[in-house]
Amino acid sequence: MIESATPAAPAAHSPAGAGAPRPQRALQLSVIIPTFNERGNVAVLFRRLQTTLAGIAWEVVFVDDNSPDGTWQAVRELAAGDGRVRCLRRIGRRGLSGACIEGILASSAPVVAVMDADLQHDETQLPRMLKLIEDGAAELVVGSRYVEGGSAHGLADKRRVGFSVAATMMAKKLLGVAIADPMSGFFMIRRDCFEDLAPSLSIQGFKILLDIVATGHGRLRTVEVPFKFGARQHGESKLDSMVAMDFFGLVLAKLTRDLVSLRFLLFALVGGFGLIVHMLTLDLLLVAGVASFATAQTVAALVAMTSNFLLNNALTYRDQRLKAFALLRGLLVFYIVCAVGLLANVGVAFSIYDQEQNWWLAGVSGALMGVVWNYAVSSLFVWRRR
Ligand SMILES: Nc1nc2c(ncn2[C@@H]2O[C@H](COP(=O)(O)OP(=O)(O)O)[C@@H](O)[C@H]2O)c(=O)[nH]1
Ligand SMILES: [Mg+2]
Repeated sequence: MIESATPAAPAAHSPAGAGAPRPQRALQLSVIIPTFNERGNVAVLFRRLQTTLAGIAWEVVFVDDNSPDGTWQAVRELAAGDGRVRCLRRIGRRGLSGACIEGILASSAPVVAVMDADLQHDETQLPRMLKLIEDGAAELVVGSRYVEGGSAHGLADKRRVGFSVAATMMAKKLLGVAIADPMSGFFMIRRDCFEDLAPSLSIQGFKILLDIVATGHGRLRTVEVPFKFGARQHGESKLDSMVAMDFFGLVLAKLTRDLVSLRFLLFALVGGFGLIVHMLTLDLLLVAGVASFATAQTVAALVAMTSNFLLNNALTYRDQRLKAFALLRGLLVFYIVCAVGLLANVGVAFSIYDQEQNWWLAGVSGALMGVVWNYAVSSLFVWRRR
């Protein structure tokens, strides 16, 4: 069933005439636009929406992660002149999927669309997409580069094209996703369907459509409409080489039903690398003969903890990267967390060894205890969500 896709509410019944506010026309469509450094694009896109959505009751929500170029100010100026425009300015947070989810949940039309701010998505498809949903032909409509009539020419370079094609193939094989372009950032969905799925969606990463489709397990009635992915007009792409990492993280989380997150995996990998750093430092100090074993072991542990901290800050928590004073404070807290983690590690290993007399089982259990502790506690006290 399509919810209130009704056109204008009748004005004839307004009570007692004078002074009574005219009922507003019910919204049909909320357009959600995540932005980061898109100052030069927002006004142009808004004007294009005005033209293409004439005759439709719509609103637009720009979700800006406090862009240094002041995109949110440009949006506020637009909003001052037109009540259909809203700006959600998020401070201390980054992330495309999270921005889209918040924008959708903060809007109110029965149908929502998500599109890029950079004019790469063809907004003239919106009325057609809306009609498909309002007519009951679809619950999800995807603007697709990979169905007949569409094209991905606007992708920045060959590397991005290759990644997009490979990731699409993997998503289909591993997650059983059936649509041609699950990596698209341009889609429209019925609000009730989205709100059902929302609690299971990941706020990390950038592939929100893939997440929606995978989480929906093929239950969403989906139609793809072709569009030509244009070249970016102003500004530059924010999706860096970590895009691939994000993609694998999402696949992993979906395959393990959210048991293993990308963050935890990265944290554990960094921990494994830290062990190598520790052993190398220890070896170096002992061979050079500059320190006793106890001193060398302490220095090696400090070096490994510091490198783990910096790597986690750059990779595992790159969306919440600590800088300046917060970096120093974070490092000190991380030392404490790791020291307690080491006690937990040794404690668990000892008690298992005591009962089972199996050194490798005891060792692995201790190490696992240590990494789970370090991960859980450092996400509480070091890289806290603000
Ligand atoms: N709010 C928010 N928007 C983002 C973030 N990263 C990218 N965007 C926006 O998401 C859209 C897609 O990003 P873009 O860099 O164009 O990706 P590309 O088209 O794949 O190169 C653009 O409108 C960006 O401004 C982010 O961390 N937060
Ligand atoms: Mg783009």
